[in-house]
Parts: sequence; C-alpha cells; structure tokens
Amino acid sequence: MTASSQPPAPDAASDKHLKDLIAYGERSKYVTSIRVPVAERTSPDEFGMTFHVLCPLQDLVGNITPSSLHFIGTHRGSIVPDIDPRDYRLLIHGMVDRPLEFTLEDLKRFPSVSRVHFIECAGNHAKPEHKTVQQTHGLTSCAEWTGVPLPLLLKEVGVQKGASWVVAEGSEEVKGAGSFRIAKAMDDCIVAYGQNGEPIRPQQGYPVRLVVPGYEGIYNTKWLRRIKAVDRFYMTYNDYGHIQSDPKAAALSFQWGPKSVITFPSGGQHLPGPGFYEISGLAWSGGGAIRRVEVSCDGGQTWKDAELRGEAHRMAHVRFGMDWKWTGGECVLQSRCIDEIGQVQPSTADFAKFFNKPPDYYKTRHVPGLDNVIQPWRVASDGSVHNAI
Ligand SMILES: Nc1nc2c(c(=O)[nH]1)N[C@H]1C(S)=C(S)[C@@H](COP(=O)(O)O)O[C@H]1N2
Ligand SMILES: [Mo]
Repeated sequence: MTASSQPPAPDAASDKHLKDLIAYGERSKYVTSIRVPVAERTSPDEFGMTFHVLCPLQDLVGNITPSSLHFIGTHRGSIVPDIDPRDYRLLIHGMVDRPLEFTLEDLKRFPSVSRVHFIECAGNHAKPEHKTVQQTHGLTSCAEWTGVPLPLLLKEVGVQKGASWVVAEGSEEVKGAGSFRIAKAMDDCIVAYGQNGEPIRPQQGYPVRLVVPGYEGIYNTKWLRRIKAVDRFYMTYNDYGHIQSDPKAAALSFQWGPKSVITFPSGGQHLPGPGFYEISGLAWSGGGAIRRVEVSCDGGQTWKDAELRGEAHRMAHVRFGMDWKWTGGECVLQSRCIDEIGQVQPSTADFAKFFNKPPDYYKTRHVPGLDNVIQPWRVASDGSVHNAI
C-alpha cells in the first residue's frame, strides 16, 4: 500500500463521526436546501465579495428559519467580523446620565427575553424576471431572538430629557450605523445574543446584534458596538431611505407593511397532476401580528380564508395553509393578509395607484419604499409554476 491509498487512521474517522453526527448535529445528507446570492450582482464580485444572500423559503416548514438558512443582508460583502466574545464591548452613551460599557457577560446578567421576529431587507423586491420564491422574497427570515430588552439598558444608563433619536453602530467602520426614534428603542427592541437557542451566528452579528421588530432590516445592526442617544435625526450611511424626495416613498420606509407569499406551489415547482394539494405560505407584518390570510385561486376575483398554521406572534412569520383541488387547468394563485391594526396587503395595481403610476408600472419598476405587494403564481396546465407579477 502506498501512503496515499491508506484508509484514514481510526482516530480521524471517529473524530469525523463525532463531529458530524454527535458533537454538533448536521442535517440529513438527503436534505440539500441552500442559500444563494442575489442574481442582480455577480457573486463573488471582483473583490471576492458576496452581497445579499437569499433564504430558500420554498423549502422551509413551520415558522422559524433555521439559523444556517437565515438570509444574509450586507453591504460590506462576505467579510464577517471575527469578534472574540471576551473582547466584546457595547457602549451606550450620548444624552445619558451614566455612559456605560457592557461586556457580553454583563449583558447576560440582565433578565433575558426570547421573542420570535422576522427580519426583512428593504431590497426584497419581486421582479418579473425572478423565477422562484427564493428570488422574489428570499431576503426575509424569522428567528427566535434572545437577549436584553433595550429599554432595560437605556434605563440603566438614564436617558436624558430631550433625547429623541438613537444611533446604533456596528463594528465595521461607521457603515453599519442606522438611526431611529427613541420611542421605538424604548418599546420592543432587543440587544440580542441568541438565535434559535444558541449564540447568534457570525453572519447574523455574533456576538451581539440589535433587533428592531418590524423595521426594515438595515436597523437591525449586527456586530453592535455602540448606541448613542441624540436629540435629532442623524444621517448615517444606512439612512438614505429617509431622505427620499418623494414623501410617499419616505412614508413607506422604516416599518414593513403586511406581507405574505405562497411558498407552495411557487415559481419553479411542478405539480405532478390534478388532485388535492395543500397551498402553503408565510405571512408577516411590521405593524403587529397577522390576523387573517386569504388565498385566491382565480387571479384575485374570489378569495377564501386560509388557516393560520402556527401561533401568530407580533412582527413574525406565521405559516398559513389551505386545502385546494387542482383540476388541471391554468390558474393564478395568490395570498393577501391583514394584520392586527387592520392594514391590508396591497396589490401591484393598488401600489401603482398610490404613486399615480399606470397599473402595469410594477412590470418595469419596483415600487419605491418597502415593497409588500401581493405575489401571484401562475400554474400552467402542465403543472409548472411561474412568476405572474
Ligand atoms: N453591522 C451591520 N449591521 C447590519 C448590516 C451590515 O452590513 N452591517 N446589514 C443590515 C441589513 S441591510 C440587513 S437587511 C440586516 C440583515 O440581517 P441578517 O444578515 O441577519 O439577515 O442586517 C443589517 N445590519
Ligand atoms: Mo438590507
């Protein structure tokens, strides 16, 4: 036997066995669902960077996105800061009585909360050329986030009268910063160190990120190093959305409206033949919990209530389902949802009307602001499913 053809030493083999199957569990070899980078930019680009990585929504079951498949939103490419938790510090300062620096251990000494929330990137726009739901909607994901309520930390530092905004900053240059009103910071934000029962993944901001429930993804600062209380809006790298010249577009930024999408049957999938199917999808809203989801199987002429297939948490994905008999003819499937404050998911035509555009505006240009339009899927008579936006 030559050296290279020798079987691996027993130790190496059992080490691998221990790693793959026991020490840290891996999914079945039959499960192959993966994230993919957005198609709009070549990844990796000439600098070796990958931008905005899409979650395979078509393969998910239930309400929680597994951490390994959580979408990745980044303007800085695939470089994930490598932060040793022992060196980690969070500074809270500005218009406060006692500026404080917290270590990770300090943060863990506070009472924790665990809440299920979606995070969705403002770049989540469905385009006619997108083939699958991963491409049309893959920049949203939902996890259980564990950490310290931000109001608790703000109380600890003593926010001064007159402070009206906060600026949150990530560890990579000043670019990871975003600012929002202090009322939101005092409400339901979480300084999170946990994701789905374990430490936050590096791609999601290890060791600590901010979770700003219902707001556009960019405010959920990853690798969080600083929160500053200030008395005015601060223009940061990430705040371009709020100085738009069109006040209607500006009004549709910050908080996500009600949004839903059918994930089965969805673009690129194939129905083997006529018969009974379970239409399945996800609904969520930045305005609170989802109250109702309706499904249309005739291009929006008639609607039927779907069932919620899980608990509808505030600002969280909830799965919906509906029994459906496909007769074999061509049809268009779509869903729309209503949230706890009564907001209804709009159609592409509603959106065009709101912006005084022609009804087919969406075919060439996506809507300004955060896009939550109804997504139609066309089932062809051969069972193939296509984007019908
Ligand atoms: N520090 C830092 N935080 C960041 C970003 C970033 O590039 N750097 N990207 C933001 C954007 S654009 C989005 S959509 C969300 C995505 O969160 P995720 O990667 O955990 O899905 O993180 C936000 N937080
Ligand atoms: Mo984003």
